[in-house]
Amino acid sequence: MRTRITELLGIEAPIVQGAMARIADARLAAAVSEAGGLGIIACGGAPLEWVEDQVRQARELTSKPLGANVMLMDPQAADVARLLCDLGIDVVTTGAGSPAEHMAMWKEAGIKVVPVVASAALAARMERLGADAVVAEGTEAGGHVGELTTMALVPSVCAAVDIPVIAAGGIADGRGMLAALALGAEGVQCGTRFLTVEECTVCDPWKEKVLKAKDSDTIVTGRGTGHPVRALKNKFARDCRKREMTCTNPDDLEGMYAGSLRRAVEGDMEMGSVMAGQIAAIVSERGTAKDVIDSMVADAEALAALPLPELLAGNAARA
Ligand code: TUI
Repeated sequence: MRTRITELLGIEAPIVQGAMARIADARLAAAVSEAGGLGIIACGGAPLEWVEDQVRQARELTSKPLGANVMLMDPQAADVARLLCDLGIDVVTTGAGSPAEHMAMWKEAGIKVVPVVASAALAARMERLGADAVVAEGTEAGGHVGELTTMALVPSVCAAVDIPVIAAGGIADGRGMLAALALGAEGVQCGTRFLTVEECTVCDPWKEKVLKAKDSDTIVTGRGTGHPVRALKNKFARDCRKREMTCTNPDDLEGMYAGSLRRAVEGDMEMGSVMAGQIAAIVSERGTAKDVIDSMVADAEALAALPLPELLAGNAARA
């Protein structure tokens, strides 16, 4: 499956692993890259020494292309941005803001820059600044989200830019991948689907919650406060929503969110922010990163090879 994304990033399958702050480390990223996708080390909220250590570890596990993500709301984002140049990372993705101030430095260092965007306007701005591709991430995604759905965002971003587009948000299998390609994307980014794989170091109760999730089991907190985050429903998320209805002081709300991802990573499934996307509903297997990539490519290719009447007959037979 060759696209401008596989060419640009030097990978075999057009599948990028979503950066999951405090979760996506060297082990997961290297496994995804080894399997032919692009693994991403999530630098959000991590000390600089951790970033350096993880990039070095991943380099020992794979010689294939490797990416890292800069979370732009992170107070030390500028330091991480510089460090990644020194470490010679192949690809940088960014999230939760505009990476405009770092773009020239990354381009000079020969890094492929792929900002995550939630609107066509930001995608066009990123292209003007020299981005190599963009990830168009719909609100189905887990973690920090925008307003638009993947179904509406992807074709609108594709119309706004000439650089290749990677679709994200709500994609976890070959069907979703093919649908994204039909919308004009040339690659996909998946986070939630990689949460449950063997090489993902997230705690087992989090994996179990994803495996058991139904389509209505995620909720967005913080819409209107500037920090909309999608996570699996639990006591923390319900408390947040209650407080958001009555609270008028944004600082109080900020205090409530602080440390919530760390609590979840440490295993608190009730009072932590257990981030996951809506597509958790169809994630029902663990497997390895390679299983995910191989099956997504094989299923998307098989589906695309079917004449439409056969595809429709298959849908009817499953109903
Ligand atoms: O960044 C993400 N997802 C994330 S970051 C994260 S870490 C975190 N930890 C604790 C609390 C909150 C977050 C968890 N999940 N996705 C990429 C993404 N970026 N989605 C949407 C956007 C986005 C939204 C608005 C990017 C830019 C933007 O506007 C910026 C502008 O200047 O217009």
